[in-house]
Amino acid sequence: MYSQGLNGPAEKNTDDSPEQLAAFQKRIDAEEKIEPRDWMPSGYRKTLIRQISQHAHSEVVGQLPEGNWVTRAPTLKRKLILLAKIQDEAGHGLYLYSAAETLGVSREQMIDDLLSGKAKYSSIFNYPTLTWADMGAIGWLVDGAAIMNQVPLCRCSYGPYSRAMIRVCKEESFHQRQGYEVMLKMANGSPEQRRMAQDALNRFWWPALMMFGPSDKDSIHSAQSMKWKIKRFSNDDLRQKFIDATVPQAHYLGLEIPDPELKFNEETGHWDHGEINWDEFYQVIAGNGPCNRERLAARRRAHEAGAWVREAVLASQQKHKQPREVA
Ligand code: FAQ
Repeated sequence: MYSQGLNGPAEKNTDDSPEQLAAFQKRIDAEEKIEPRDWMPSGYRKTLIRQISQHAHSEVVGQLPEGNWVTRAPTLKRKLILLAKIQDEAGHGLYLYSAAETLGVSREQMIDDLLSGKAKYSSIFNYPTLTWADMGAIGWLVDGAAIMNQVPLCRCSYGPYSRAMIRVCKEESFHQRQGYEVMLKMANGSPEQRRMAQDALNRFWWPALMMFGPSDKDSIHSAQSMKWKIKRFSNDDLRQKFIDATVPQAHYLGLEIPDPELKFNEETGHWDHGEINWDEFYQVIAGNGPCNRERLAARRRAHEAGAWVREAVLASQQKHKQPREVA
């Protein structure tokens, strides 16, 4: 859908001259959108391919923790909602792969990079979903964090990515609400349901904070990405916005955030929080989280199982390219 404006492969720039770079920065500073066939620095193209493809992989791998509960949803209505949400995630992956393709990378290359373990996807999807309350915690916290990060991406300087994000954010907003509603039901349910809700919050709180990426001092890409207006806020700023928005929601549920150092700071007007376990974060993104191997194995199995569909589509395309026999 986003590839329609491309008549040929996107131009690759290896020798960006200072004049070209200055003219490009001027367009960015003037808040112009950069479109697929416009000139862009090779680093800008590379950064976008990295970020958009990682984002697409996250949406696709992100279906797995929730897929685990489709067959065990407590009611038919909950099952329908969960299925619809998971289908949305697949759709987000498709828009994002299409947006990345406008930069000249092929879908096959991106998928190969995911399946070989070379490409990253969000750390959060390497944690297990142990109870039904985890479906609530994912919607509330994971989609909540995703929205906080993605609303500014609607103003990203790259046109196809920013336009894809507008629709994605609308759907994520429904996801967040349905997750919070599950938590509300559980938190006001039986003592056992309430215990499950608290346990889900305990397990997902810190990994949700890690979704925003390393602290600003360790974020290697932030400065340049902000200069290019790909990112509009730093990792720490978005994390703080998320904490400030979510703590009152937890209070409303009557649940406790698992951070003994969490304290409202009257001077700054923000919630101060405890130290994030960055060792855990780096272990997870290096492939050593609780479910990394399981997630990649599931994606590889799905890819192999879908081989016949890809072959059939290609064979059909081939057939229709050949001139028709006159009867
Ligand atoms: N997990 O220099 P920075 C969702 C990597 S969608 C894994 O700060 P950057 C929807 C980073 O790639 C969730 N790796 O990087 C849903 C880089 O490594 P590299 C996905 C991470 O790009 C809900 C290195 O660390 N959202 O949840 C993570 O400027 C429910 C240094 O980091 C997006 O992808 C991480 N958490 O900032 C689906 C949003 N954080 O590439 C299903 C778009 C950092 O050099 C169910 N992405 N790394 O090897 C972004 O906004 C940015 O890429 C950040 C990272 C903010 C994630």
